[in-house]
Amino acid sequence: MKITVLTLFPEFFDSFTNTSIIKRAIDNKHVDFSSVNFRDYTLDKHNNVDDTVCGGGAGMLLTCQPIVDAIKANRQKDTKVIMMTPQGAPLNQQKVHELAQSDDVIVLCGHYEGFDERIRSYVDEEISIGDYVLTGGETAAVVLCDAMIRLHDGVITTTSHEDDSYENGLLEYPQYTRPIEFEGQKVPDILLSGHHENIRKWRLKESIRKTYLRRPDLLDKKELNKEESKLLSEVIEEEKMK
Ligand code: 4H7
Repeated sequence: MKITVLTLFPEFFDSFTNTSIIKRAIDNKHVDFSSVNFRDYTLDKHNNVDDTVCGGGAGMLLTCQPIVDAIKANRQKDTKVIMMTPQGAPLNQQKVHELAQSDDVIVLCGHYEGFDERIRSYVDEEISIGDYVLTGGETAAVVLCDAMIRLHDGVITTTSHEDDSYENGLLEYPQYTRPIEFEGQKVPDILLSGHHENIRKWRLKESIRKTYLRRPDLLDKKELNKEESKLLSEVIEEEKMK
């Protein structure tokens, strides 16, 4: 996968690309990442990329010319152009899977008060990482790129992503490591029993409990099988008793 971020602050991505799993993914050529300054494409004699808002009002907007020329110079036939904005479609794990299918993406990061509306006609997807406002699109772009890159084969070497929160529509079950007891808190006995079927069932139930308590909206969306429905009923009963 090739990712080109168009930004006024290409150095913003240095720590992202030079750290841990993402660094390894780039070194191992699972992903070809570059950040490009769209100011380099301005034809303005003062290198400006912004201008005042037509109709009046405070602040400045990013102008069409530098951004559209940067998109045209960095896109191929099958490139998906993604814009990070507070008005975009909410990002979730399903959307990450969809976007990570693309072999080539451009991620556009805004600043000031945002983009001239006409830039949107050069964009395939407008994405928001959540219902809050950021000073610039770079932090949102890092979130999207991280989520896409980690899905690529070979980037994460564990068995699969299947146990990740959101992959199966449930939050992750509680996990423990040594010591067996820490300041009076014990690892649940069942996890030390070596009984794989009981452990599988316990994890599924605790996944359902965490989702029921924290994100009941996810349970409403999920089709539960017979075993999951039974475990959910048990969880509801147990939580009533507490
Ligand atoms: C596009 C348009 C993404 C990008 C406007 C970006 C939140 C998200 C930005 C703006 C983002 C998200 C510029 C509007 C700064 C607000 C103070 C960059 N914010 N901004 N203004 N939720 N900001 O994904």
